[in-house]
Amino acid sequence: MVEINKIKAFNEAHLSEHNRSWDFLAESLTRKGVDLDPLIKTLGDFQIAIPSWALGTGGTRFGRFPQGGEPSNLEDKIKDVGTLHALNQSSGAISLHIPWDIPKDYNAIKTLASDLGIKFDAVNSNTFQDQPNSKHSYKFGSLSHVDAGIRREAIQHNKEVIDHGIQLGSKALTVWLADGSCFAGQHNFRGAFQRTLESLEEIYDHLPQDWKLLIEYKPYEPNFYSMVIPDWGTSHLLASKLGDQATTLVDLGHHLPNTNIEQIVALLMHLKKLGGFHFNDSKYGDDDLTVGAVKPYQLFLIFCELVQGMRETANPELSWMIDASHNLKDPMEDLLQSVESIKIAYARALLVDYDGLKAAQSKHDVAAAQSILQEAFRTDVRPLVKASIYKKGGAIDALEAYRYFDIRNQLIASRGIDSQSTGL
Ligand code: PSV
Ligand code: MN
Repeated sequence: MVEINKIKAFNEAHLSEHNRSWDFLAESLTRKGVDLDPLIKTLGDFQIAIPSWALGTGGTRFGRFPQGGEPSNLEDKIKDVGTLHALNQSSGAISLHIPWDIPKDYNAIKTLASDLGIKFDAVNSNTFQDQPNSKHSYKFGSLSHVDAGIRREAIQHNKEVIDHGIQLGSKALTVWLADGSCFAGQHNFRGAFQRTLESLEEIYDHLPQDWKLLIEYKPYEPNFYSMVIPDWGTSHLLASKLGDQATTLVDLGHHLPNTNIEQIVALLMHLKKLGGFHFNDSKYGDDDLTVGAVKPYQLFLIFCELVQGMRETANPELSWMIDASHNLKDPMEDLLQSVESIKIAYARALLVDYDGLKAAQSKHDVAAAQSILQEAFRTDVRPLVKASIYKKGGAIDALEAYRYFDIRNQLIASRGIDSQSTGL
């Protein structure tokens, strides 16, 4: 879709404007004593996986309005991630959802991905939908189900997902459970928790030693009275009982409004139990909005905890992924914007004077503590993020390049206006 030469030509046309803003920022950062080269490298190396299910148009139960040219098979999904990665040099991994993305030929898929510089991030199981050939139904739960036969099917599915991931070189399984209840009295809470734990124990035993099990939590939806894993405490409880390879995954949309997510991040890292992230933004719940679209300051505060946690704790390496659904925008455009927002938040968090912050905290200088954070947040780091992407061969402005190359129309021309993607 995008040849390197075309990106070079695009960049040449944008370089002088970029250089002007970069020189201004570089000069002011250098004056503050910031070492620019390691910063550019850290930002350039930072890769955020793209979920296979975010490449098609998302919908709600009220409707779906597809863009056309959606990837209808795994090969096309990988090619779309390859296009994003060619443009932003920051999306070098794809996260597969099984059974939507079962590879027919592992070697061919691996070759395609590696030719595009794409790795396989965590694999995701799906026990929230019934599949065409399944004997049982997950209507009333999966890993927590009262029926041992249905639990067995869900456990077996998760083991198969691990097996697919092993073939592709993934290193983690993400489990998100839709299990829960819609009405008071429907569930025995203790029983549901215990059965979930025991099911997860069997899945955990199937993990290769260098794998992680990432456990998501979500307060509501699709169940509206109780979820079996509603919050980080329950996820952490399960992960602690399972063992070192099990960790909690924070999906930004899986919190009730105003939850202090940055505090959750800090504590989980302190306990060496934060496994990964699903980025999105929200105003009300699991809204699946573009990262940074509504609460960029919250995202920055989360990154401040991540930066400190990565420097000061022994928390394991994290899996980074976008998890969003795009009802209105072209999914590829939305993903490019999300990745850019993540990098902007990360860049700002890397600029915080943490020694100064600690000194202010120990003196109870509340105003200084706030100013230190806001000094970094109010810095326009876009030229820094662009410089890190440009250095890796990406486009200075990925979204503009995507439009300039008319990629959506190229996709429609090659795949058709009716081509539909699997997913939500
Ligand atoms: C659930 O809302 C969720 O965030 C989980 O991450 C799933 O894996 C993903 O959506 C798509 O199924
Ligand atoms: Mn998620």
